[in-house]
Amino acid sequence: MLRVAAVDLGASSGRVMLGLYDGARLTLEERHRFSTRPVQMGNHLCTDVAQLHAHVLRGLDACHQDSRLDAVGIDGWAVDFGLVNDRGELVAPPRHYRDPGHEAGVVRAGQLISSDELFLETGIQHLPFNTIYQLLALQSEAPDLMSRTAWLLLLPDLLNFFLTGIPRAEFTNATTTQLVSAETGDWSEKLLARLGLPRRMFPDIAAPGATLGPARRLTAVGAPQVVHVASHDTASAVVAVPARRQPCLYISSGTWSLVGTTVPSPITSLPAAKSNFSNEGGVGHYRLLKNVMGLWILQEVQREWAAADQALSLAQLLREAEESPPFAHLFDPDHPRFLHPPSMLAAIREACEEGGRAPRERGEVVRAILESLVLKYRWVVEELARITGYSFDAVHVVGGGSQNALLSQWTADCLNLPVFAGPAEASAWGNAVMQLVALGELGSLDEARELIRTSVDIRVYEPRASEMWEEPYKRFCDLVSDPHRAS
Ligand code: ADP
Ligand code: LRH
Repeated sequence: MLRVAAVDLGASSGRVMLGLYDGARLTLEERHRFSTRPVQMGNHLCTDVAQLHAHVLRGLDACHQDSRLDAVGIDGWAVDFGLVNDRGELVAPPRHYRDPGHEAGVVRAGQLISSDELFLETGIQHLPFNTIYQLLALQSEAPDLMSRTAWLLLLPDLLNFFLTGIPRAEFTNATTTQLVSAETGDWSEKLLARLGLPRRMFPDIAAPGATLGPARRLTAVGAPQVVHVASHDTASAVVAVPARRQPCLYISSGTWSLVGTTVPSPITSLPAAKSNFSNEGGVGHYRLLKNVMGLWILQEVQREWAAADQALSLAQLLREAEESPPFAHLFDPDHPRFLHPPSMLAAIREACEEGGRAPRERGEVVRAILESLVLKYRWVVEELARITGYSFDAVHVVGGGSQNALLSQWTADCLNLPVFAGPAEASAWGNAVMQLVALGELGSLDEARELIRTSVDIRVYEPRASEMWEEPYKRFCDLVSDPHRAS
């Protein structure tokens, strides 16, 4: 029996899962779960990496129990990083991507390179918090920071560094920095020089499935091998999409909804640029996808209601949504106002008032969120089909959001495609199977996916009453505020 620990840092919760592989079947058991919510420190929203590291160690201990672990792999949310000096210490608290301070970097980048050139070089969509912008903002705020920095390490790479002492970048997550060349798959020297970012602080890039080194003896677990999984959580989730036919259409549904497909190499055509699609690195493929704001919007309104002593279970909220009138309040969930508003309820109200009437009841609010998300999925899927020339006959929904039956059914209805929902812990599954690849137990991504297919339960939602979504979809298209929207 092989034992692997899959550490998955989602944008709302982190988990450490024990993977047990008997040569035929893989099972995953959750051993530790913790919040990954950012903390306000002074003027900035930061990630508490000391806490994350402590949780990783606690989770590894919980996996260890009496038998030793064979390997450990860490994946996590993209773009965020720590800067460490040559003594291996953080030179500043890592900022969180929802910190509004990165905006200054977007302005600075605009002075140095055009967005078209940037997309052509990297194939990555413009998101105002990409590593490139975070770095440029830091550089203008604290010019001495880079001179004190030995290594820039994205969060999973930083935690790997704490475990092993080895500074190394992993390919899938490195691409999300918007500093990797779409042509070579390595740091773009041209771009770094143009932006005045020191090449020396970017570590060598390893491929997912490579071995990093033994963990230092930080816990009772001893020194299992730390391996490079697809360390971008979405890349790990895409590894776990249990589709028989590739390329397929997937939605990685959690805090974010990542809607996309896979392509053999980056598509940096004009339509892809105009629709602001991303070509993120994957395992033997690129992930052509777009970020949709996702269940973050729902999480935030739930938080607001809980703070006002009006907490209801998600199941109850979904029932109220189902009982509310359809298509009464629509908004574009990707408007920047939803990235980190002081009040999500106020932001929704404001957006709906622009197009008509604001929702008042809880059920109306939840219905507005879910319908708007689903309509945005359709918008993205239509763009995706246009850019790739692919036609899709099903959609795979993975991640925590795949457990939301109402959302899955509406996704099927609006896209007029069957939805295959699951696995819910897709990133952890993708993480675990890549460890088996690294250990030589599985030979290919196809084998890894076959193992997942035989190990997880998938629910199917057939489309119903799809015609009902036609008129609202037309209304919704007029609301889409993406500045890069194709004409
Ligand atoms: P992340 O990895 O970004 O932290 P997850 O993939 O864990 O996010 O997804 C979290 C979301 O999944 C929650 O915000 C919630 O909306 C949804 N979710 C989790 N569990 C359930 C459930 N049992 N039923 C419906 N939705 C769920
Ligand atoms: C999802 C995710 C997504 C990124 C965002 C920062 O957790 O990694 O793919 O765009 O977080």
